[in-house]
Amino acid sequence: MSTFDLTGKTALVTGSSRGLGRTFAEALCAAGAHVVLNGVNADRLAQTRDEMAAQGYAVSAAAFDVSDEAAVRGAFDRLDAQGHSPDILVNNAGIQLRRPMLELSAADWQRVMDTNLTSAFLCGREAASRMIAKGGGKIINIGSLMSDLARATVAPYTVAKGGIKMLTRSMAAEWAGSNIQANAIGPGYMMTDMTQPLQDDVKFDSWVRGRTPAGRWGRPEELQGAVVFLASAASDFVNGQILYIDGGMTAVL
Ligand code: GCO
Ligand code: CA
Repeated sequence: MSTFDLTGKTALVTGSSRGLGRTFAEALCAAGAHVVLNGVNADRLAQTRDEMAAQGYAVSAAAFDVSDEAAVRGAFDRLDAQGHSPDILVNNAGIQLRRPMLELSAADWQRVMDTNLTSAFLCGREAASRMIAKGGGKIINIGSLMSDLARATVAPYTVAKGGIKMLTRSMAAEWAGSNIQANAIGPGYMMTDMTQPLQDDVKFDSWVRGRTPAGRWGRPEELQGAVVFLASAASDFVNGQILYIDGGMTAVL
């Protein structure tokens, strides 16, 4: 069996109705996993599940708010009952809010923190407690360029993604001994619905192309190999790392 094979594994991908989360879900299915899709909007989630099932993917859906402790607990209990307790957790759910800090409310700050960072702790804790009982598992946290670098007007997202990097290392510190490998992916500027307003901004678009050594935006499918790698036995001795998939942006001035 190839070490990249996920046959017989169950993966939960948070925030996978659309965008990168859906891209990650498709990659994990293609590698043999059963993927539990997640989103807070049950209707949109059901539509994605139906579309992916029609394409032949092995998927089910679990609609819950990843930032709500009770909802997360209940969801994991339901997954246990369905026999879908995750061997692989991808903490992808996240929102972006582009606003200068001087114009930002505490509520806006907290909403980004809850959705982008605390959710990874809440889901990670539920998943890890079950993985430890099962002898191990894989946690993949989705960071960002902003896990390492800041730019003006996205402070809460940046702080949360920096936290994702350090939460990943904390998970390794506490759970590596239980055969859990917790790592992160840091996507660069990718062509997604979240970055569409930036792609459409001529000035920003040319800045990205100039600042990225590869001279272009990334395509979501260019993240799929890394998520399968980190979800598979191929990465059993990798822990606490963040892999930037950014065309070289974080490596080069
Ligand atoms: C922004 C973008 C970035 C990207 C991505 C980069 O406003 O600068 O939204 O944050 O979304 O996170 O890794
Ligand atoms: Ca660095």
